[in-house]
Amino acid sequence: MRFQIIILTFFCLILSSMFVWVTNSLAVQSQEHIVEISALRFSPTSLEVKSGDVVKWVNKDNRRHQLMSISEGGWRSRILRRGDSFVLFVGKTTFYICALHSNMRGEIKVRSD
Ligand SMILES: [Cu+2]
Repeated sequence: MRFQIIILTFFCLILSSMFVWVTNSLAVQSQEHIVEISALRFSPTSLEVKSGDVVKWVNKDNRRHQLMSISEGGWRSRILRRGDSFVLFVGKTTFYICALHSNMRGEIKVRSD
């Protein structure tokens, strides 16, 4: 009986340390990047990130804008008013424009390392 309790305690210790290791490694990997929208421009126009990073666009312009990918597997944001933001997990290099002002263009470059 005493032996079984020792084995069980040991097993629980291993399980909990594995859990801590997994949550720590997940927390470190993803980084958030900000792209500001103002004066009909994206800043930065070209942004380099790692796969799995998060990009957040923030509309600081007085106009409304709508982000739209022009790369394969495209996506589109809702219409963003001043103060609104749009968040995206990035998996691959993407070119995007504003669906309301097609001369506004930007790029998210995903580097592999
Ligand atoms: Cu726009």
